[in-house]
Amino acid sequence: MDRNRETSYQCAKERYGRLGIDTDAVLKELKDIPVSLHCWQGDDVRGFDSDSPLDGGIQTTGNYPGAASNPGELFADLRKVLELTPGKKKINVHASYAIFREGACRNRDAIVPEDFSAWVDFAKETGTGLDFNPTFFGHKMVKDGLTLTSPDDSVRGFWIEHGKACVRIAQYFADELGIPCVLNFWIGDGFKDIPADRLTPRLRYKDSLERILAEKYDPDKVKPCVESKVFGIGVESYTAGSSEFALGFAASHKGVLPLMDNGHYHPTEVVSDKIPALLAYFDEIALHITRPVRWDSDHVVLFDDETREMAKEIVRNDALKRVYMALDFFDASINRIGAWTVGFRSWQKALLNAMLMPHAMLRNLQEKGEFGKLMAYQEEIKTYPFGAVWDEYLRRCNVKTDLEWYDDVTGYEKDVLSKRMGK
Ligand code: RNT
Ligand code: ZN
Repeated sequence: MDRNRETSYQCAKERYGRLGIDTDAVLKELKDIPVSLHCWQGDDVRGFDSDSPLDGGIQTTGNYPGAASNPGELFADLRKVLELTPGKKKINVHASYAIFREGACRNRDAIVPEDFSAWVDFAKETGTGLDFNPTFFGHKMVKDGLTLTSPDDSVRGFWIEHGKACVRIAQYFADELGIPCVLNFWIGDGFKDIPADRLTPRLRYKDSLERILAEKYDPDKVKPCVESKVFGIGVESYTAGSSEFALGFAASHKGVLPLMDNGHYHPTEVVSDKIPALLAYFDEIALHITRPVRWDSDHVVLFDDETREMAKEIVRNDALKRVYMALDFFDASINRIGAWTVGFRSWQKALLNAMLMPHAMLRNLQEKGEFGKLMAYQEEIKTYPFGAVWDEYLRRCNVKTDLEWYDDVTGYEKDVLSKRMGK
């Protein structure tokens, strides 16, 4: 079995070598590219700090048993996912996942770094970095679906304080770990039906973000992003943080990055095409990698065409250090550890696939106008022995291959998840 695998890899290496690709160098590079693993797949975006239902226009569907319902369970589940996935990780934490010490329950406008020290311990133990997100949803201070755009000053003020608290926590993460922390602002603010004023809420959003980012932080360590969106459930007619809003804000505020979530556009728009457009203007950008099925459904990421295309745009434009990559999906209808693992492994496959392509040669065909040959080559490369290189990558990362890893998920479900009560 292992001999076969070794032979397959050697054949693949030779074949890719003829395209000018050094597979050993690729595998070495791939395992050091950080990808952010979102903590919220483990508990259907519930968090630990509030019993309010999920709102903000996002929704999880399904009720597969075994969701994590406390920090200990979520950490255990995350550890399992880390074990089943190759590559370097950061953990993406939402503010709603504060872990208060005995007796110290703080509201979102008053959270402090200490409320996240357990996450720092977890990151240190597992050798991961941390990214952070203020949580502008699932809380009783969301009024009429609005937070940073609210006409009610006490509501807007509360959420501005939350944002500032999150800037301080992001700085704490970066200081503790010595790894920059991506701090993503996303709000679900918007209207179900036709608004009478589309501008005022956006001006309030702009002002709120400016107030939040007036909080002191080191721009080399904290990377604030604004994530746009086109619509949400119950917020179909208007979203304050639209694409143009987020891009305009990032373009006009030094150090702020635009964040594109590939579930947040009209169905025939593709983020793969938007990546190089933004790279023409921004030093750094950020992504939420997800899989929208007919709407922003946040299905588990697969190794599908658009996922591959997104990875290609990052790799062939030499932008691996300019694009902060994070996963963002939540499926509650299947085993959550399996969902997390498939999604992470899929993005790793997409990166590997992109790194195994002879981009300079293909680009040259395009430049010379040899479009027929370009099409033929692109199609032929699709059947190169990618799987053998992927298997070798997993072996080098000490991670189980293809059909083996799911046995661990099944075992974990039997031994751990099935014994969880309630949720
Ligand atoms: C919602 C956005 C946002 C959230 C997370 C939980 O549509 O994609 O990024 O999914 O913050
Ligand atoms: Zn997102």
